[in-house]
Amino acid sequence: MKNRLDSNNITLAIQKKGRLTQYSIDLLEKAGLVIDTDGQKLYAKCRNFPLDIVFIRDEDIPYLVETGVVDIGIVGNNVVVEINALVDTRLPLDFGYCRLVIAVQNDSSVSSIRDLNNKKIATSYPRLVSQYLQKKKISVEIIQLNGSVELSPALNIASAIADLTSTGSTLAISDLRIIETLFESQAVLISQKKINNNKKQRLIDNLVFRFQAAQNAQKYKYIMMNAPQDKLKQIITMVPGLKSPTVTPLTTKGWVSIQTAIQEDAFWEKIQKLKQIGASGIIALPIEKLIT
Ligand code: PRT
Repeated sequence: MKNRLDSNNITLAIQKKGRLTQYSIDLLEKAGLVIDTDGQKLYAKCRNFPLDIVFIRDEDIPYLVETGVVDIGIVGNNVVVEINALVDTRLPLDFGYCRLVIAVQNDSSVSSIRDLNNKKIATSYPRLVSQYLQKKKISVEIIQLNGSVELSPALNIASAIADLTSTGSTLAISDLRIIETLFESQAVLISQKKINNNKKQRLIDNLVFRFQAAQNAQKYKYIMMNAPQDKLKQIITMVPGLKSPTVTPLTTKGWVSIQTAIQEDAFWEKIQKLKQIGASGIIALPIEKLIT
């Protein structure tokens, strides 16, 4: 693989086809990287950064990063931990959220993991499951399956399953209920533990910085509003911005214009309160990059 790649560039592995693929490409674009890809999604080159991209199966990415075949990878943290990969986790990426849960059939007499002692549990995550249950001093027989884990109780393969879930609909359709959450996961950026090449290390740090700026930008909106001057103190307490808002006097006496950043998750709640206080002409804009 290395032969087809530029050795002066850093190489990033992302999932070839699956839940993380589009999010990973979107993240690169939000970080300002322009990607030229082949039609088959095997290799891609970045036009404005010394970066090559290879498209790989999710479960193979940690090994390729650990062994230095690629320099960095975007992968579910569940895979990194299950494989026990010796890599550095550089950044949680705020997508690919899921949790590894133990579930049993709705009509099962099992109500907690204690009831699973000496029973069988089917999973694609044997390491995570056995470590968790050992800590709780529960002894189970693990049946390792690579897919369709949710069918195992109905097929009498196991009394319970441990599988990833995000919306919960697969469990519901399979008549299963959750009795325990073992692990919360999201996609992460990983890098090789020891990078002996200073230039590559700098490029990786630079990329992490860009990803962080793109992530921060998504968490905030930029707002501009007009408000009565006597409400300024109250407004600043409510929307302090990154340090403090920019305040400019308006030609209308007793009024000011305020510019500030506001956290996306509190956006509507705060906008409503600002209106109640007397703010008007409120304009909200997306932020493209945010360097804090
Ligand atoms: O690339 P490769 O083919 O090797 O990997 P893969 O088959 O595991 O790919 P994919 O795309 O299914 O998963 C890639 C990564 O996405 C996982 O390693 C997780 O980090 C993350 N992720 C997030 C999930 C889910 N959500 C998820 N819901 N991975 C799998 N699922 C499966 C789960 O196993 C179950 O079958 O989706 C089903 C349940 O989903 P809900 O929405 O019905 O609860």
